[in-house]
Amino acid sequence: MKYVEVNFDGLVGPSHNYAGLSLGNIASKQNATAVSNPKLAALQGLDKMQLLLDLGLTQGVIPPHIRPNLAQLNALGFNGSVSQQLKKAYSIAPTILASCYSASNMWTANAATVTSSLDAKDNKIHFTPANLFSQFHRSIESDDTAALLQLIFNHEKYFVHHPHLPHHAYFADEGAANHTRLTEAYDQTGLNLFVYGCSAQNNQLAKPNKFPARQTLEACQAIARIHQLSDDNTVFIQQNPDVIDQGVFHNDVIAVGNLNVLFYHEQAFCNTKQVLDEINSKWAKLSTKKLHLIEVKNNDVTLNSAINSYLFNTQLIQLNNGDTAMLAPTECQSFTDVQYYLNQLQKKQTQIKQILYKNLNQSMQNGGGPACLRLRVNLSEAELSAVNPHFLLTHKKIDQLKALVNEYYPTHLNLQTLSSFETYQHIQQANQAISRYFGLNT
Ligand code: SUG
Repeated sequence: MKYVEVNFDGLVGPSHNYAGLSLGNIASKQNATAVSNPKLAALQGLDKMQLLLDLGLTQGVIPPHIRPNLAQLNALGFNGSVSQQLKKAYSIAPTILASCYSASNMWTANAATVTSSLDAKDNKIHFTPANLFSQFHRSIESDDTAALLQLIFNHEKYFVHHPHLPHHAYFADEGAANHTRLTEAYDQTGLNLFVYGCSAQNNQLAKPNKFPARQTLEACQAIARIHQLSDDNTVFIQQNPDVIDQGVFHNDVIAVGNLNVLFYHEQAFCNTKQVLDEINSKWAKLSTKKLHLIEVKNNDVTLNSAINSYLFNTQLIQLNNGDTAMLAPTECQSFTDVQYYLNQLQKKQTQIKQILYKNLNQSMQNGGGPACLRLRVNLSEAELSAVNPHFLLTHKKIDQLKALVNEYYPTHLNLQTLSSFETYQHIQQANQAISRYFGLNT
């Protein structure tokens, strides 16, 4: 049976803004006071989805959560009329206001961990929404994400939905951003790489000093168990704590894999040799095909360039002719070492045959590149036909969504404008238009 990998991109929400909320995410900090343009952000995201459709791939979409999250403001003691809630929160705790307004669910790589039915003992696709425990503004995404995933993948025969892991530091989990599946072909069993930043229990393992490790080993192990993966098709890898301290807050900022290609920076992991040995030996049991490990040396691309260009947050996609293409953010063209590396890569006979660039700078300024904006799901023809078609895109739907964004989305937001009732009303109209479009209850 034919299998495809479908990217489900987050539609950027109308409250997209910059507030410096994510500790350890350099771009978020640097742009803390910048003015955002939600309309442009959403159009850039839709352009990326359109490019994949143009390439003949199946493309999905996940709608934004309703923001501001007034229930959360209420729960934190900011009550009264909406106008009063906004004003009180802005004057007493602006960061809480920004958090409740954050459009962060656009980065669907953090929505959940999803594993293939080809890898699970029960032959089902498993979903565990990420608890996003480490950052307050993200931790309030899990329940809405769970509801959306259940709506999109609503068929007991094929899809199993688990609750998020317990909301505790022990099980801090950031979803697919720290999970990579390697396989010889989409219709074959895969090797699931789980990357963690620290262990909650084992103090012998190094930890970052400056910034939080947002994924624990214990969370990775729990997900592998819950998703019924076997030892043979699972590898747990510790991320290098030094790179976390330099701004690599998720593994997908320093490594990306697809099919039989793993593209990573030499400083990405702890005990790299051991990690590669385990990957190679488990791969050998799964496949006779060559596994391509493309390691980028610090001499070729510095860690600083990698973090600022998001070279490793590129999307590796299989084109219909079987070639692999890399979808990179345009920032990669601004760093001399990165650009030189990519030019050389294209000349060499590697698996990556083509590089495509997309401008996603509105999302990039919050630390979200092409790969952050998508959740990958490996689907057989039968599984794909069980996906709720409202969330699978066509060119016509992209045009409709662009029209909706153009009509309803604001073009300038910062924390001060978010505190005004007029802005709230503007964003509410956009929320309602989106909900109507996707047939969601508000
Ligand atoms: O969780 N930025 C997000 C970016 C997520 C990127 N995702 C992946 N790497 N997969 C984060 O740090 C910034 C919000 C702000 O500062 O307003 C933010 O949440």
